[in-house]
Amino acid sequence: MTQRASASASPRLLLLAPPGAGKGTQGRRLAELFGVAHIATGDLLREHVAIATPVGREAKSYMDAGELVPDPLVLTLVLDRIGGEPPLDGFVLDGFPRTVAQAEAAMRWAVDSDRTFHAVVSLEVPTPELIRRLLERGRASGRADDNEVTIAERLRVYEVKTAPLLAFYARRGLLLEIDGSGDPDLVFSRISEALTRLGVSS
Ligand code: B4P
Repeated sequence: MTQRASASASPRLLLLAPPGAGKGTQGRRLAELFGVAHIATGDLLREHVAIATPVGREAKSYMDAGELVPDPLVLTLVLDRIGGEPPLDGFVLDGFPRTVAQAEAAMRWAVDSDRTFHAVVSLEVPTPELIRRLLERGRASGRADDNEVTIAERLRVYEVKTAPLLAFYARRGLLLEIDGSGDPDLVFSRISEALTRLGVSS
């Protein structure tokens, strides 16, 4: 079953990749290229944690442990951001969905609001390189969940809860598998070329 939307001036893209694969890095660039919103659930959650909102207070313990924040909380955050009258036309969703329940809710939203997705970009990077990048970021930024123990748990959670979404989107004809290793500029050109082949270009 193919649920890809036809090419549009404001693409709706999802980024699906393990921690450290470059979702944030490439998500920001894609949003800039297409002039659409970059919505990163990790960033939204960290903003809530930083100012200790009720959402942030609930999310913090899950994030510190490398676990996923409960689906209802994440869904409310994302749907508030892309919903509205009218719903957002174009966006890059970075780090969402991360569970089958989130993917099903996102698909229902897309159909109901006539905003079906153009593509799901998956970034593939060998695990040792993921760990190296995250440890390096942890050293440079002090980000609380970029430590050895939490990284191992985030990678485990990704395999169990998020990796099954690759098949979910492949079945719907939406998945673009991209080699995420090498320089960020090179990865970005791989993604842009794959999107252009699909008819999604700026
Ligand atoms: P995220 O903020 O999404 O954390 P992440 O998976 O580590 O990805 P991030 O985008 O930060 O890193 P990236 O790969 O770009 O989530 C954090 C937590 O929030 C989750 O553990 C979870 O608790 C919660 N959460 C978020 N979304 C959720 C959801 N939908 N449901 C439930 N819970 C949710 O980059 C990593 C590093 O690699 C960077 O330093 C970058 O500079 C570097 N890098 C990138 N590309 C590179 C390249 N090509 N070469 C070398 N280095 C590169």
